[in-house]
Amino acid sequence: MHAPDDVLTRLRAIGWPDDDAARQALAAAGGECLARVVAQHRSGYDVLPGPGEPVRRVQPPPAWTRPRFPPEQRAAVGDWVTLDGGGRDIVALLPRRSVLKRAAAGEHYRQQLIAANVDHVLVVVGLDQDFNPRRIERYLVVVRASGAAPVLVLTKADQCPVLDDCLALLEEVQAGGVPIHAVNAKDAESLRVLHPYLGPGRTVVLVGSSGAGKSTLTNTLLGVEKMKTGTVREHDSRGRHTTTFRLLTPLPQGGCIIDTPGMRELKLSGDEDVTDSFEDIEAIAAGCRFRDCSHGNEPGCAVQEAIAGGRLDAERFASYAKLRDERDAAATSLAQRRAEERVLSRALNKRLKDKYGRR
Ligand SMILES: Nc1nc2c(ncn2[C@@H]2O[C@H](COP(=O)(O)OP(=O)(O)OP(=O)(O)O)[C@@H](O)[C@H]2O)c(=O)[nH]1
Ligand SMILES: [Mg+2]
Ligand SMILES: [Zn+2]
Repeated sequence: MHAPDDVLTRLRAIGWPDDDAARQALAAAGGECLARVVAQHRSGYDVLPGPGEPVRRVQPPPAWTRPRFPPEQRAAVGDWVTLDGGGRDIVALLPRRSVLKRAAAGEHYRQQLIAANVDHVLVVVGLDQDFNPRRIERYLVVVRASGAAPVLVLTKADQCPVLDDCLALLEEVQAGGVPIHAVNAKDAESLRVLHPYLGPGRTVVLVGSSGAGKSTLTNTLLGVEKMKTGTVREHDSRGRHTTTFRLLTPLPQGGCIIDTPGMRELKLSGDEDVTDSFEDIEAIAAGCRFRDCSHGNEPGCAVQEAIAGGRLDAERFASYAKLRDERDAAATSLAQRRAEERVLSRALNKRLKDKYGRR
């Protein structure tokens, strides 16, 4: 048996937060059977009971494997779970402090979890042809809905002759309160600026396109080449999708880092609030004649005036409008899916009641 303090130190080293909610959850669960999800495979989950301990392959509760089980209620990388006495099966998922998700690619609306219980989401963007302010805006909208704080990490600063120009294009992002760090992901010294986001009780996840340098950055922070990295194509800086699954790794200084495969597409899940990331446009829109102005062809539209007057970048507005429409469409699909789930769970409850009587 570990003494409770021991348990806490052990758990903090793998990112367990030390706040009231966490203390209550720990008291309720008992530290012995808590573990953190490190990776998810077809044949089960890899979990870590504590730092330096071997990773264990465990099985999910049977309910999670039902096809209709809502994906967001299954464990994701970064989740805390309780294990049964033998330590072989997951019994339950602990409440999350944050969860980063997107709509999965494909025809039918489905949410896909990227990581849970992270404090900061590091949006990793290469200062090569990967650099694209519009895509950065999209990432920030999705990250802001997670409950974790966004941080923009611009890699390959060592190879970028136009750093100041790139930073100038991110003026609104910076004004919106997102920290921006330009680094060389291969150089530990250069990554010191990221240390404030790391340490016991903390977790970061790296997201971005393939080839942006997520695994390079992970290796440099770790001090060992744990993750495989791959070169990018010369003509368009695209990576080769070297990382193929999400993986949580504890850091020597405490806390954890989650490396993820490069994303081809980041679709909004419908839970976002796009205006959060476009406060500059919201401020201008306060001057529109109509409260519900869509900033299209309405008379007295302050946003259109600002674009015409050169005070607002037309491309930034176009990006805002596109994300707003995409969010609204996703929110409609999400509401529909939730309604279907309610009908299904009512039907299931009725069947159980018919079979077993009043429960
Ligand atoms: N010079 C320089 N090269 C970098 C930097 N960051 C990454 N690279 C190079 O960029 C290439 C891609 O890096 P990876 O770390 O594999 O990229 P990734 O984001 O993990 O890519 P996926 O796993 O495919 O999603 C490698 O050749 C790295 O050496 C940097 O800051 N400076
Ligand atoms: Mg990688
Ligand atoms: Zn308007």
